[in-house]
Amino acid sequence: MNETLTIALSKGRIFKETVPLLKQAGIEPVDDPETSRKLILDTNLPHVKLVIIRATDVPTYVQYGAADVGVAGKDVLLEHGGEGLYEPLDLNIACCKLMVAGPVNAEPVNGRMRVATKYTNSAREYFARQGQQVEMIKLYGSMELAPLVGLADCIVDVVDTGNTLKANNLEPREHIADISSRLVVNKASMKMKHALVKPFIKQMEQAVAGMAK
Ligand code: PRT
Ligand code: MG
Repeated sequence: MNETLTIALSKGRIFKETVPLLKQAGIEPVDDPETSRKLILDTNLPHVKLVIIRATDVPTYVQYGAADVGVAGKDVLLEHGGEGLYEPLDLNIACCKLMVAGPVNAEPVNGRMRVATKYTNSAREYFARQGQQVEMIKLYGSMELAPLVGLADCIVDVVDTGNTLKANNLEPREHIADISSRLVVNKASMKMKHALVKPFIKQMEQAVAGMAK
């Protein structure tokens, strides 16, 4: 078999938490993305490559088949919409919660609440479900700053320990969704590279089950 399996991963917590699972599946990266400048990493298996990209770009690479499979947070997948992707496995890593948060002891807002977030689709849907009209302000990072400088009344962001909220005098208000990272698979690769992709999913499944013990 001379086909390649390309796996899309982002640096940071997703890479760190996926490596032990890949190892269980018999795949070990040759380089460390934190120290290497390479964007395509070799592994111990000649037919398996890793591409290292921004977390929010993982669904796009996999959707278009630039990578056969990838690991992405459910927060990112909800925003992306999941078109062209299968989501066969919850990896149970990089867990956090998508939440509404705002300043401690804030006064109620008169009129439309201003919501700062990079999760505009998920936030819009959430507030629509609540029957609440809001003004959405799209940001690309450091959402916690927005209420502190009067840019927004509240934020929608992922929260893990809650320490970042606390450090900025913010508090969690509403829980939108539990988040973990998922294995995603390109729909064409699932068919055309069945002999590579199917066993990989199976091994990752076993790795996840092993971690849960
Ligand atoms: O950093 P970059 O802009 O490149 O992209 P990214 O922030 O999307 O990537 P990364 O690696 O930070 O996150 C990848 C995925 O990890 C996310 O899509 C989530 O599914 C998941 N994840 C899990 C988290 C967190 N926990 C998390 N705590 N992503 C981000 N955070 C941030 C959060 O936004 C907040 O600023 O950490 C801060 C809060 O942490 P606590 O522990 O203080 O609550
Ligand atoms: Mg980040």
